[in-house]
Amino acid sequence: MWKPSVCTKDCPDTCGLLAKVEHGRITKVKGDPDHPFTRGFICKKAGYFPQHVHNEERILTPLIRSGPKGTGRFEPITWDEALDQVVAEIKEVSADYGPEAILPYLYAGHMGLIHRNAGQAFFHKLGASRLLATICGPAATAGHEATLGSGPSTDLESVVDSNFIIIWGNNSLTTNVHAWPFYRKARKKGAQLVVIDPYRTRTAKEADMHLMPMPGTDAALALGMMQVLISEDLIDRNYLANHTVGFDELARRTAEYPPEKASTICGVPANDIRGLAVAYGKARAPFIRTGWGPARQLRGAMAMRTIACLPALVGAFKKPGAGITRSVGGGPANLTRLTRPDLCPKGTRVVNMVELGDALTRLEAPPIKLLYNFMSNPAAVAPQSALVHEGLKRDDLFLVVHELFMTDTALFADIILPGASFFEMTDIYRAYGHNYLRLARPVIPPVGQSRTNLAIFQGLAGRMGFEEEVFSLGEEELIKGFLREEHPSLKGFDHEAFWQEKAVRLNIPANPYADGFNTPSGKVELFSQTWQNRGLDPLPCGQAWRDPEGGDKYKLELITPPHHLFLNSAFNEISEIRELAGRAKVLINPQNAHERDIGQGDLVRVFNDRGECSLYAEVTSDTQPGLLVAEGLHWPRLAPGGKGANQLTSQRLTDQGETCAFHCSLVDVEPE
Ligand SMILES: Nc1nc2c(c(=O)[nH]1)N[C@H]1C(S)=C(S)[C@@H](COP(=O)(O)OP(=O)(O)OC[C@H]3O[C@@H](n4cnc5c(=O)[nH]c(N)nc54)[C@H](O)[C@@H]3O)O[C@H]1N2
Ligand SMILES: Nc1nc2c(c(=O)[nH]1)N[C@H]1C(S)=C(S)[C@@H](COP(=O)(O)OP(=O)(O)OC[C@H]3O[C@@H](n4cnc5c(=O)[nH]c(N)nc54)[C@H](O)[C@@H]3O)O[C@H]1N2
Ligand SMILES: [Mo]
Repeated sequence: MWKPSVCTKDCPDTCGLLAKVEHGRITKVKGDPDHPFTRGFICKKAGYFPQHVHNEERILTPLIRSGPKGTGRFEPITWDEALDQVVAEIKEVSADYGPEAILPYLYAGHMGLIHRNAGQAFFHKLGASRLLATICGPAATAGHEATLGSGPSTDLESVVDSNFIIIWGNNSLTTNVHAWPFYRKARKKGAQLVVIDPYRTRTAKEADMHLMPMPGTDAALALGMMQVLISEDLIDRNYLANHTVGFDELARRTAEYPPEKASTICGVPANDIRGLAVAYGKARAPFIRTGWGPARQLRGAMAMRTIACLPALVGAFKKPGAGITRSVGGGPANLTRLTRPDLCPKGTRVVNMVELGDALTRLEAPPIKLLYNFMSNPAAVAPQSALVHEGLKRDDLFLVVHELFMTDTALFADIILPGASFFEMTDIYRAYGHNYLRLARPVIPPVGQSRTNLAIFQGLAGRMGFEEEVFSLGEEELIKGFLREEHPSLKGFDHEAFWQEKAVRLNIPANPYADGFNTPSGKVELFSQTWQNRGLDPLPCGQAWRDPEGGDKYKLELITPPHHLFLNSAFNEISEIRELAGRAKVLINPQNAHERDIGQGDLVRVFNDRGECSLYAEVTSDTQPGLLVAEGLHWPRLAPGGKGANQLTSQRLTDQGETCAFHCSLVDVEPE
């Protein structure tokens, strides 16, 4: 029997799935042809979901540590024993150090609104330190918002009417593959596709034109384009006069970045910058899809803000098929009945998840004594792994991990609670790549003794004696509550179809910029008073910022973008996928390889002051001189030396959004 479901991985596409269930097991997963955006096909990874759910290495009972930390020796215990012990530890740590010595650590292993947010009320009520969950998108969001205001951006689906598409720092064929048919449709009608990415990604290989800036230099590139648009009079003066603020100031700033100057910063030949600008300026319907790559830089918000100025210059927001897409989606967002922020004591300490390494090794008053980890694998995904691992290894840290698999993080645990997979729970899914909302009910019962996040937190809350309503609400009850909300995106919402598990369109306009901008001025802010008030440069600035650690010692830039077959660190649990993915590699340009006597396939050591890891060299001109690329994330424990690429990344935060600059590390490399 085929049952409907939703892929709940952290990917813009949030696919409609169909799962074949035979004798209580999922035997096959395919795309749901009725999903209006994902339209019946799935990525390579999702085809392996049966092996994810029924995996021989899936954790099926609660476990307690029975050997030294990190050695992976555990013994099964009962749920009652496990939950009693967790509660005893919580009480002891709270009594001895105060509840702020407890830190929840979670991110996006599961994207459903209920189970992703199921722990918030519990930790608020405890008075635990709060986690600032900024590891991924906030720099990109902050940059777009400074120029265009908050809210959704141009619907990706409208790209079908574009005749000139720029995919800027997004590896769509790997990370947003369901957008591809929409790009293809536009191209069939003659649209040109340009990719801007420091290395030749799968997506870049399919483009009509590929520009390869060095990481962290997009603002210079965009300013160079704007200088050409303005000097060649390819701008929409009428649009600028009516819908933007600060054009004159911007024009003066762009004068500092003629293509020759921009080229010295970003490395893209001046003629290519000029050519791109002219094509963009002359296009009938120019469309930009920004990824998160340009924002994973120390001045990542500035990069995004600068790119976001381009559409206004050419009046794109009034042209059908034109615009700019970052995240779309949104919708009924009031989760407070579930998350209960009111239960959190005022002034409770906030810890940025990017700085976990510091938090576990340096934070005082009080130190973190209990880390409660779920839906995240920080030993693999958080930056500066050496510090993270040092912290996780502390004998005086009690580590609880809810997981489905023995991740690098789970290896350090004191107690492991077996988590249910998304096929085993009811939840509601928004997306950040399309505007459809969908429900999914369990396809099979929980495997082994695994439990959902909500069930686990309700079990803990009951033992703590917490009596608020939230600690006993069921999933469907909560979902009904969300949908009762008066929210513009729910206007005309087809409730009946929703409860039949169909993807239902939210009332979000395809062009959210048609009637103005959610900025303080209501216009596109080429000059941002808000940024000036924060002490930032109010205008786009093209200065490049590099990793400052290690001075001039390290000559090569390193980026660590998504792997085609993993999702962050997820899918490493599937042996077939591990085999397909092969060894953990680093792409290195022939010139840099030659200088260092590195041959094809050699095991090499990539290093900087923060750490080192061993990778296999792929010598290729798919990357440019000066740039190493390590697509990830392989589970460190399966890599040579047990170390992953996040050994090399830093905890430094972006200019706005307090996000991790994952693609901003200086390193060097040598043969092992
Ligand atoms: N297969 C797969 N899919 C995924 C994921 C995965 O790990 N694997 N991760 C998911 C998640 S959590 C997210 S947030 C999204 C991310 O999706 P993307 O936006 O595609 O990923 P990013 O890491 O942000 O990097 C995008 C591209 O930016 C490039 N890049 C790096 N630095 C710069 C720069 O300074 N300027 C420019 N112009 N480009 C730069 C990288 O080379 C990369 O090709 O994908 C989601 N989908
Ligand atoms: N070097 C480098 N590092 C990066 C990035 C990069 O580009 N380069 N990308 C970053 C980005 S964009 C992001 S979003 C973060 C992502 O960081 P994470 O959200 O930590 O990503 P995952 O590696 O997918 O880990 C999620 C874990 O949750 C578990 N899980 C899945 N479902 C459930 C559930 O229902 N309950 C529980 N309890 N657990 C569940 C999975 O088994 C998995 O181990 O990583 C970041 N790290
Ligand atoms: Mo992400």
